[in-house]
Amino acid sequence: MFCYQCQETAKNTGCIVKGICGKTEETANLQDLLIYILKGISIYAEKVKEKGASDNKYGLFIARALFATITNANFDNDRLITLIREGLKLRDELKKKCGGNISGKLHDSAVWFSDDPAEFNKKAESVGVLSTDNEDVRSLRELLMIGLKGIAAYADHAAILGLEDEKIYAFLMEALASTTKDLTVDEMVAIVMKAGECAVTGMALLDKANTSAYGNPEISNVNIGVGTNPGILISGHDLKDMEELLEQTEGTGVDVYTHGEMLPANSYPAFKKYTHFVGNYGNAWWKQGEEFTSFNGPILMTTNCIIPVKDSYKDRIFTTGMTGYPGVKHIPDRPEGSVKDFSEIIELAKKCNPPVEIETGEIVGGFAHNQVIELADKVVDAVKSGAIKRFVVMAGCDGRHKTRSYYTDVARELPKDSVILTAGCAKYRYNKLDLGDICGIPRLLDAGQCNDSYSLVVIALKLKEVLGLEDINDLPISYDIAWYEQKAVAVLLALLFLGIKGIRLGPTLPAFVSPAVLKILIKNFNIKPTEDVKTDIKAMMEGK
Ligand code: SF4
Ligand code: SF3
Repeated sequence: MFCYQCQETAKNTGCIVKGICGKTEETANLQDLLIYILKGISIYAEKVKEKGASDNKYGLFIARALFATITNANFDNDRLITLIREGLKLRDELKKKCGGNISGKLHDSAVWFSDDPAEFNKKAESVGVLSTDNEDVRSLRELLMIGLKGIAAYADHAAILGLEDEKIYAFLMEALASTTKDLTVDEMVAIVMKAGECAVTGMALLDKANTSAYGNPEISNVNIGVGTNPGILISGHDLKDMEELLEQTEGTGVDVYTHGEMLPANSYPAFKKYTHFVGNYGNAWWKQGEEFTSFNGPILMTTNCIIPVKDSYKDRIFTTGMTGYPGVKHIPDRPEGSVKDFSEIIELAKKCNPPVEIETGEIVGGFAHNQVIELADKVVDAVKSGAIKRFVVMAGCDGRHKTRSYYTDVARELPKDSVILTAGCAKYRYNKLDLGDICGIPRLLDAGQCNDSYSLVVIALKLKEVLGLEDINDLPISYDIAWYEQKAVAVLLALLFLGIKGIRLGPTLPAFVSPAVLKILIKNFNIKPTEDVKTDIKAMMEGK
């Protein structure tokens, strides 16, 4: 196996024996084979489209399958094999539609499963990341692939809520197909930038899907303590699952709590109305081992990040959507026109003890674009009067590495006339600190999930307009982004596409960026690695 798609990759070069995330060699190889099939589908789909026919079912399948390969999403080989089989069917369907006579190594070689692990591994190796010899070509192809995975996840979420955009699907296919072609560096860079544009479109689509279904997030105090009833803990990013779980648990005597990236659900009007929605339990994904144990009740994982399941809760954790874990019960997709059936989880919850309290108090959320723009006058006054000197965007992911205390220290030590804008699970490094406010504006504004980084872009563009600035880089905003998995890469590409320069990226630079590609990123965007806390704060406050 070879995988270097996340920030915790072994030795910051690549996982080659087993994933640090727990992914086995077989799972990694199945994911490589699945991506290979997606490339085949894309090549045929492009040809079929040339003939004037297109169908969203191919694009949606690609989005869902890519989502299944995101870090900490799906460790279940059986489900990956099912996806590969479905993919082969779709590929053959398209092949038939275009006459079936496209030549090339991707099409002519049959993809198969062998009972012989050596054969199987050889097959996966021949199509995996390292099958591209040239380090820089590989780097650009993988930067694209990894960004595509993030875009795909957001497209799937939007589709679940009924919004699809043919252009996103077309781009996923164009980009996947491009990785099989001999392109120049400039052509590859151009398509990576197009991925940034597509990431903006995808996040905007998901924002529209979320807010039209559940209302605009509003400033909310979120309880982090516990009640006395048994509870269900829901994690991940899928708000449709949140909706259906809240509906089905109402009046059952079972409470609902969020974990990790589901925290922002506490700020949506459609969810806040439920009295049995108690608040948020725990922290970011990597703390789930201990926090799921002390929660006592069932846990529903709607998307990434699920980590290797501990015995202490293996009988009460469930996956759904594109997540999967061997031996863990999977709640099937909703039948057309109907809802998912969470009754088994609810019945189990009734037999469980209430959660053990691990924290008390409240955190404040709900600062998505609509809410912040309502405060625009106040914010602009504070900027003009000099009460707010700088905004620091600290969106992204959290992770296990000790060095991530950097983000806690930055938040704590930033001067009191600065405001932090955040989104994604990176916030758990500082969202329980008492950072105070500036003229009634909290110094930490949490826009929501990682996809709600879109809100931060809308806020920045609004500020640019109100302050009458020419260039987005003239705003008093610095970017100190924490990345872990592929959605954060999609967000990063979106920021680059919008022309944002001087982004700090940490806690380490991606292993999939080769020295030559890094040079391109530095030259075009002045991307830089995080340094020590004091140096970075000083530079950011000076606008550097
Ligand atoms: Fe390694 Fe990350 Fe890939 Fe898991 S997802 S195998 S930790 S690089
Ligand atoms: Fe976190 Fe997994 Fe990325 Fe949506 S839950 S931000 S890491």
